[in-house]
Amino acid sequence: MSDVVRYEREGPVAVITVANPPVNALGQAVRQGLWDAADRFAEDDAQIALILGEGRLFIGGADISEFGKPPTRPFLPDTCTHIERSPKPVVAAVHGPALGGGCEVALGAHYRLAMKDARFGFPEVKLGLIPGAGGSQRMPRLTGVGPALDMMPAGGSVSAEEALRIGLVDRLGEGDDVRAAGLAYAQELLAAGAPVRPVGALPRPAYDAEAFEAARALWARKARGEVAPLRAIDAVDAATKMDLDQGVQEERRIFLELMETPQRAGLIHAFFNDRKVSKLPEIDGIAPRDVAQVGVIGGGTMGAGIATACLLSGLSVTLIERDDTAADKARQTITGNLDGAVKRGKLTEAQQEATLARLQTVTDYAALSDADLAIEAVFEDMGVKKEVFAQLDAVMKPGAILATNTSYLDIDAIAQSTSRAADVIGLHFFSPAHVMKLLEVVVPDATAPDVTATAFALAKRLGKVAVRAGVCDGFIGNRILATYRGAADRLILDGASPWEIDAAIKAFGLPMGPFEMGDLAGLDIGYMTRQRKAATRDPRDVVPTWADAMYHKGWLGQKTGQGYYTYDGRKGTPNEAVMPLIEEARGNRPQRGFTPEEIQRFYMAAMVNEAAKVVGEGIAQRPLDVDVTLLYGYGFPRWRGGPMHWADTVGLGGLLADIRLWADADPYFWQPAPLLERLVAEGRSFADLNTEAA
Ligand code: T1G
Repeated sequence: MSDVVRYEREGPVAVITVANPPVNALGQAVRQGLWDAADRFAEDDAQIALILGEGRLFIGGADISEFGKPPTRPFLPDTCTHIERSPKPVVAAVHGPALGGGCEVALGAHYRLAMKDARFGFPEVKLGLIPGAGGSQRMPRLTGVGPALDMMPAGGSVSAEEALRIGLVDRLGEGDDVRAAGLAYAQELLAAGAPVRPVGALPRPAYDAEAFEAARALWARKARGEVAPLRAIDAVDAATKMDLDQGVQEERRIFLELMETPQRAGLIHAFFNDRKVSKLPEIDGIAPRDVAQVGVIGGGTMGAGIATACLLSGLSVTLIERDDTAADKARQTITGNLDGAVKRGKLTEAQQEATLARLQTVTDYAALSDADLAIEAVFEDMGVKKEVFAQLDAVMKPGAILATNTSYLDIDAIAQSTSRAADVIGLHFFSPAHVMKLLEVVVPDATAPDVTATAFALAKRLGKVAVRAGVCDGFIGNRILATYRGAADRLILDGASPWEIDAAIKAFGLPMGPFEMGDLAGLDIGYMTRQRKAATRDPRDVVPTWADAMYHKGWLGQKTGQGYYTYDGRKGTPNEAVMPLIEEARGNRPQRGFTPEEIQRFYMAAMVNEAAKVVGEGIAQRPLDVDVTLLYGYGFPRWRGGPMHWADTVGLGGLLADIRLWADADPYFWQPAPLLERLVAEGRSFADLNTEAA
């Protein structure tokens, strides 16, 4: 017997336990172990088999780290069918997640019991795939096509109760001991003479034209360029037309086709990066400080959002504002944020009330004397920030952490202005702070490792994805944004219109183009940033003078109803009145047309080149940190993995050649990143850097 699948007897019951930590992934050894266990059960005088998962879950799915490599036998669909064809009854008892292949193993059994913490789901589309071991064929035979069409294109999952309701499981287990509950159920089935009951032998699910039409229409819109959701619907469709074996073959054909797509590679790259991004040598094994009481200074949009995020994670918050009116307004904003959570069903009204009970909004810094951590989110001015930190330094207890939410100011300077530089760190949230998942943890030179570790622990508690950043103007995300926005401005000056640039960038997969984004955020923000940088701007840099003219005309975008687009409600129409301002800025510069592909290449090359500088300078630890930042903070399409993964797929050599060509005409903007030049010279990729850093 294999050491990842145990076979033992409990009287007439053959107990088959998958023991492959950390998530009982169905790697080759586990598949072989299950196959052999089914064979042994057939020969054994056991009368019923019980499949369990060891540890905190049943089975987390196929082994994702095997994807992209040649598949090895026994293949998972064959293993599930092998279990299903057992001559004696098989029971699966599920606790915790049964996802993807895990759910398919449970469906290969004849009976299913779910403990109260069980979840059943098919997340495969989140990896660019579809269920590939019979799930799209067996689930609808139990539930009908409706629940399968709800779950599979979305990559969703259901609770134990919901699984029982839709017919995915037969019984809910009592207590917390899945083995005991599973054995009791097996004995009960034996006593009742329960027969083998192959799901695959059930009638084909009825074809529901309306359901398929609705699902296809929904996912044609929601998938935004991803192919797997629509293919999942095709697989469920096959279940209504084919017997099991034929349907499993059709499902496998679609699965293997998707396995070869760049989308599968991009999504799996992103999956593993979500976990690697918080694995940093500097905090490995370092215990975070305890955080229960949080102070937030400033109750504007950001401060109220940060306070909301902290409250929603169970922390107590003391919010400081300059006077009672502002403090009350902050409380109203937070209450409004929580109203949204209630409307979205994330909170009950009673929970909202209890959450607000953990908030105090005051004007006296002395209220922070017991806070474990304070986050300032006041006006972006160094003098104002230093004043706030001086007050925090004076009142907060030793060991408390002082954090700033600044989006570009020098946090080293802020830290050095206090008596406790080792306890100062940057926590750069993205607006709306209680919704956006990205959190840049900006680490000044003097910061203590356990302060950084505490920041990452806080991010996890807030349900955010933390990325470590070094101190520079814009850290990782906004610094790279400034560059690819500059590329868009250069395209304008060379002949492209704002609207064709937006269209090309949306076709690439971002939810909005740069000019739509400017209209949404407010064109005054760009104008203020340009003013702030004017004193230090390189004379060779491009200033979008048309954008300054728009600001002076009061064309600020959605908030004034006119910007690059004119707005009737949320719908924007190209604002042709912008063109004379652009033509004036173009002067007698030679003009040319651009294809969408040329726009995308130019824009992406700028993004990758700046990102390579950010990694080369150590502002980002690895290329994967840039990928995670752009995915979670800037709407970069997840199925492309991130700009660095995209660059590896298109080839760093070609990108560098383009950059060098464009540098002839614009040497200031297109200075090749030294890291990019080095990698190309050495024949290495950004992925190689990620591996070396692991
Ligand atoms: N394969 C390989 N490694 C996995 C894995 C998997 N399926 N799931 C998790 N890991 C690693 C993860 O990278 C991390 O590694 C460690 O396990 C702990 O993960 C044929 C084709 C199960 C809910 O998509 O959702 O089945 O960082 O931190 O928070 O139809 O892991 O420790 O080195 O996430 O307790 C479908 C993906 C696969 C589920 C547990 N299944 N995993 O959450 O732990 S495709 C999934 C999860 C498939 C079949 C198809 C979660 C979890 P490291 P973790 P967690």
